[in-house]
Amino acid sequence: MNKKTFDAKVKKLFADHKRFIARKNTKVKETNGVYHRYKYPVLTGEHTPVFWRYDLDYKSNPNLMERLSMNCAFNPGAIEFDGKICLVGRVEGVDRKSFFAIAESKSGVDNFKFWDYPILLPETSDPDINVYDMRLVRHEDGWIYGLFCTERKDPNAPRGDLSSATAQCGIVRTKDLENWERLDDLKTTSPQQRNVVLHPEFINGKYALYTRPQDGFISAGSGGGIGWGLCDNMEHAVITGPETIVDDRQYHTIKEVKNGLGPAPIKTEKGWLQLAHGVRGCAAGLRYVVYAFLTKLDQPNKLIAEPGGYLIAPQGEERIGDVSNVVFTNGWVARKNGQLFIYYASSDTRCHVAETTVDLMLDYVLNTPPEAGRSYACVQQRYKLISKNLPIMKSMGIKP
Ligand code: M1P
Repeated sequence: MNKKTFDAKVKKLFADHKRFIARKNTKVKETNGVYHRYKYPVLTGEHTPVFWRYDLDYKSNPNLMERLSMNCAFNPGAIEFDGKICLVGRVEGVDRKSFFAIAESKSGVDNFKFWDYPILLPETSDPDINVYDMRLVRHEDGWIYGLFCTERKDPNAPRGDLSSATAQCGIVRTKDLENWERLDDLKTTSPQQRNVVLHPEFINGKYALYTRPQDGFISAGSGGGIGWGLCDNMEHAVITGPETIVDDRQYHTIKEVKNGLGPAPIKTEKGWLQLAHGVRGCAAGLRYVVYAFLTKLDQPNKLIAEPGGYLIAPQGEERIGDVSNVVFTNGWVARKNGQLFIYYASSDTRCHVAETTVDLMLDYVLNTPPEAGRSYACVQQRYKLISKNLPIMKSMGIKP
């Protein structure tokens, strides 16, 4: 390719990318009354800048090849910052490593544009091999914390086992989303941790953490459930003693294999609104869905209400990706006007938004029937609904 063609191709790459980022997203009309999906994902590998992928120097890349290709972008932490919605995405190159990068948008539903550089996350003395799923929380101590999973090779894996890994909770903090201070990894008595989330307020003068104790890297084993523990400081965060369980996993439910908290909870007048993921096993492998519950204002580790079943499950193209049949969330933003954006990723590949309001979510968690526990009781729940509805339908002239 001559230099003239090269330059023209480069310009086209940028123009196409700009058009892609500027694409307007539209709300999907159909709704279950709780939230609206949007037509397009809000964050994908395609959203990453052209100059993160191509070497634009004609001398070193005369064939204009992608030198550092991108695989996907998903599972973002989310925060409203300076009037914009910022997503700290889990961006994954074709080398399987993920890293964090901020994309911002005014609307929160489209036009997410990555900042020029991804986050160069400081390491500890024991370098992370892979980092992912940052939960952002504006804590009342004045810092914005980012809690994420740090994965390293299992030092006790037998020779030849190159898959066994350990998961722990890494911690960073910032005031401006640009300068990040790395703190010690969280220490708990559990062998591994993932999906750890910092509660935004002090509890009895201590930092409170939602945890997910687990025996192995994938399997919760004897652990599992969304845990809870307190620690004195975040610089050297230690939860001494076993974590107590806020929301346990249960046989024959959406969270039978494991569960984990999503983003940090939202404070409402009725309690702390919580979002989580639940995992069950089936012939197709693990199925991840998103569910919600409410906990007490003065005791955020105590359940008030938990609707039965899931809030969001993979639908259509969301079902397919690098890890199919997964929806996962670790970011949401409640705006001052009550609008609530739930950022959920599908199949470990891309991220979508579901729009609702805090009031709608409170109605959902407080008035949706809880898990009935067995088929007979489920039918009883339905009988109650049907027998209430039939006279209403009759009075409205609606035939069954
Ligand atoms: O692959 C699905 C999800 O698996 C993990 O979640 P959990 O710890 O609950 O199994 C995480 O690695 C998450 O990033 C991923 O989306």
